[in-house]
Amino acid sequence: MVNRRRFLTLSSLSGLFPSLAFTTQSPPLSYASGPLVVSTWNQPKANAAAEAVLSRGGRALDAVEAGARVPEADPNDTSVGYGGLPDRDGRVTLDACIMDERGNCGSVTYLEHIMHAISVARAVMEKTPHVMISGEGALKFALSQGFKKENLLTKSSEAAWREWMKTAKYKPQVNIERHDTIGMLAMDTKGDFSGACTTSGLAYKMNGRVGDSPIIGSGLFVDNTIGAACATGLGELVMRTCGSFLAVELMRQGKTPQQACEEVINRIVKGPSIKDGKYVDGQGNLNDVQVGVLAVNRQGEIGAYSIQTGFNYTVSQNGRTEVREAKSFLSK
Ligand code: SD4
Repeated sequence: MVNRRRFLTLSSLSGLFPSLAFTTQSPPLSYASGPLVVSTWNQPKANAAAEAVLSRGGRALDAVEAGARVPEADPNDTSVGYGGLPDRDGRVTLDACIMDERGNCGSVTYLEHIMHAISVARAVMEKTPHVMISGEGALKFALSQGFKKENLLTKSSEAAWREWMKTAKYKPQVNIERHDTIGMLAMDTKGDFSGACTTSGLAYKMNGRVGDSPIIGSGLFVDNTIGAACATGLGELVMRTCGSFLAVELMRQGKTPQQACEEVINRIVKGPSIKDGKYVDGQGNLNDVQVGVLAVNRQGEIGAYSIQTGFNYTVSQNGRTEVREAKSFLSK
């Protein structure tokens, strides 16, 4: 995983992008300067797929779906779709959600055997009276919509699980190198926003565990009048603060996306379940954890912040793509 990312240091970035936003070298990001795509982690291929839709004048909704499908199909991305690391029972269970500029949304949780969970979430949004469908029902629905049933456990993810099984020691610790859940936000040529979030969740989670990624308001939130936000990292912490909804609400109150993301992380780290920057789990264990939040407002300003160093995100506009390192609450 780590070799899929281009880690840029803050110092190398600071000269180029003084406030983690385009400044003098580039026009300010706004819908007037063209469509925009941002996504969690190092996702240039996903952004390229989304940008291709936007550059044809397509909808942000189509763009984020196209973008999210890229890591879902990538067997080397062990946090999303095909090749995602399984739960402790060896089952690959997917969580995903999608939201458009009108506040329409769809979600699937605990979906097995279907590679493109994001497209199933979109089908829930567009073809059912519901927002969220889970487990067997989600699989049944997907099959009824013509999605193909397949084995999502690759040889290497199975081998990794078997290796883990030798000790089967689960710490709800999120090793930041094991992340690649994609949260993607896009603004199209009309200035409309949509967002998508898709993941296989935490590796070796308990069977049945669902994280923040498919929860509208936690892993993703879009309000076309304000902007959009998404989150990655330990879902248990994101859900407690409704992280993405909170970021959008803070922007509504006048905070910049950067200030909003920082406030969300500050709330998490100041919460009762965090001590000295570590997560105190239900068994009283202290765990190193990571949460990253990414937000964009209608002016096209971008914010990103995380608990630990190492959270990066990918920004694409006008055919230019950059991977940027987020600022973080803890520094090494
Ligand atoms: C989860 N938020 O299931 C997801 C995990 C994640 O990169 O973001 N991984 O809790």
